[in-house]
Amino acid sequence: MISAAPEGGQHPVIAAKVIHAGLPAATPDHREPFFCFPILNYLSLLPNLSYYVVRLFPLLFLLLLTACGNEPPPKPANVPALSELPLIPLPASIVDGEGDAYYETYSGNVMPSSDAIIGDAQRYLYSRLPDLVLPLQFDVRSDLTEGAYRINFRDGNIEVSAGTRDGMLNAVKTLEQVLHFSGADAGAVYISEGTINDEARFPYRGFMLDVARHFFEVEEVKAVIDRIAPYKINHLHLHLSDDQGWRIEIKSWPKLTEIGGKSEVGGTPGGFYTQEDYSEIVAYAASRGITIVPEIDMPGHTNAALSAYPILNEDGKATEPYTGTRVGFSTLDTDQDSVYVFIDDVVREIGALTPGPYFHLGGDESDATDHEDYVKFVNEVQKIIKRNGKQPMGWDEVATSALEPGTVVQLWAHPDYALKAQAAGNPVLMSPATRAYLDMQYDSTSRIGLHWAAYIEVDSAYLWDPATMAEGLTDSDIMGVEAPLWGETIQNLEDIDYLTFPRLLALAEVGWTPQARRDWDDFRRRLRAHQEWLQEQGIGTYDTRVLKDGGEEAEAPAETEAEADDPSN
Ligand code: TNX
Repeated sequence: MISAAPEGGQHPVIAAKVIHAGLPAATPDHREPFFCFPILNYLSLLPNLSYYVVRLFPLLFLLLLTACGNEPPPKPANVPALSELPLIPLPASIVDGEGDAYYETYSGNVMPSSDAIIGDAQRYLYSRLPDLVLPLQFDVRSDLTEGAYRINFRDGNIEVSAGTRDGMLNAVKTLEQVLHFSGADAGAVYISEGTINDEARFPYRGFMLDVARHFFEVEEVKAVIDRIAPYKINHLHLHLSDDQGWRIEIKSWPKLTEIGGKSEVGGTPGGFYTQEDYSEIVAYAASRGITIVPEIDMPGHTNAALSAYPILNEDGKATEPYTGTRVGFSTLDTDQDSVYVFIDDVVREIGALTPGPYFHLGGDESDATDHEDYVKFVNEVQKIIKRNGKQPMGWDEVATSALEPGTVVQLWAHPDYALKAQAAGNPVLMSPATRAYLDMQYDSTSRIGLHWAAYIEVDSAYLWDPATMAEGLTDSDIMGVEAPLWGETIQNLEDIDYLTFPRLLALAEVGWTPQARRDWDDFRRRLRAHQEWLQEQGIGTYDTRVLKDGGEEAEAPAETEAEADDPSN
């Protein structure tokens, strides 16, 4: 049975859960059939039962309950085949079976598995669909690696298989869409038979939120996490500092937030996360399969820090707070030892709160830093990050330095820097501004957003292949795709929704689905259903022209005009 008790959920079988946790795993590959958690946990007290017997129990109980329960509601005229469901991102493989099955929902108490691979996925699914507890069987299979998963709908059973926690989370994210688009939340849970076999094209699918230009509260960041997780976005990159604001408490340098946290673009009050706030975001994201990537942008984009600590400045004087939107005017003093002490403190404190492997050093648009100083600085900061146990990431200009092994180069404007990364054997993260920047306007009528790189309608966000962004790159050089939402023009969740949805769905599919499976017309069909679903959830998605009558004729050009003459190229 799906699900998990809500946090702190009470149930008499809680003791059984503890006993279960103490049992040796049957084999490295194990399965947890459950109709509801009490049965699951009862079964787990009998470790010597053969697999087949174990498997029969839930079926028997299912039959029993079905017999005692209400008659199934009448079957809808058309139960869509799995391959007809509007799943986004499209799975790598969907094989339709024959026929369909009715699933009874269970309304009693349920308990999550104590197995971390399974339990977190059950908890996630329950948080999304608390009223839809179905007979599910979770199998842990070591042949399904990384985020891969399989869902089998057969013989009236739903078998969810994965080898990792991420894989299981991916599985239930797909399952939620299968249930929703099969009409399950309306009560009649008929689902077609068949098999979904899926894994990501790229391991990293990211969304970046700039909380420096305008600050967003913890609750707003959580709302963003809730919105992006269903699309299998598995990294949330937080741009935590810039000229206009410093957004995370650093205990050893308190003025960063006391002074640098006060401002934001436009002169409205800023804000910052205490370390506890940040940890709360990290944990909230983790429970939804999302790793936080913290960024402290340097040596440029540092006016907020320079306004708080004169010692970081070349002339030893504090700068004025900045609330405009220019870039490229600030720099840390790259010659000073105390600057590197400062960076070490910042990386150590943030790193200690960050379970994920990455620390992003920014490194973009450092126009006020002498190039030689920039190279020396980026070389040193990569070492500091590594000494603190993290893997450095940087915007593509960092490739002009000596890349440390493993440093991730995030392409935003310079394909040649991605090629430098490839030559050095470093991973590339794809965020081309002309395709992936969510702060770009859809068209000239968009109420917010910028357009220095391009206007990006949904078709333009969809119709590109990360492997062709820099000539000679192949999938194995590319770690993934990230969609950055810069914050100059966004002030609230409504603004975030407007620029992010539905474009992010296009980018989520670019990062997940094999290129050969991607098809614009089919995506548009599926997007239509998601647009409606987003609206039902109260997400203020943009009313894109590509879903309007005649929108299908508006093919995206192979290359945007801005791509052809991008000043940053
Ligand atoms: C460029 S892209 C920036 C940001 C701006 C953004 C606005 C990059 C690495 N730097 O500082 O916010 O353009 O689109």
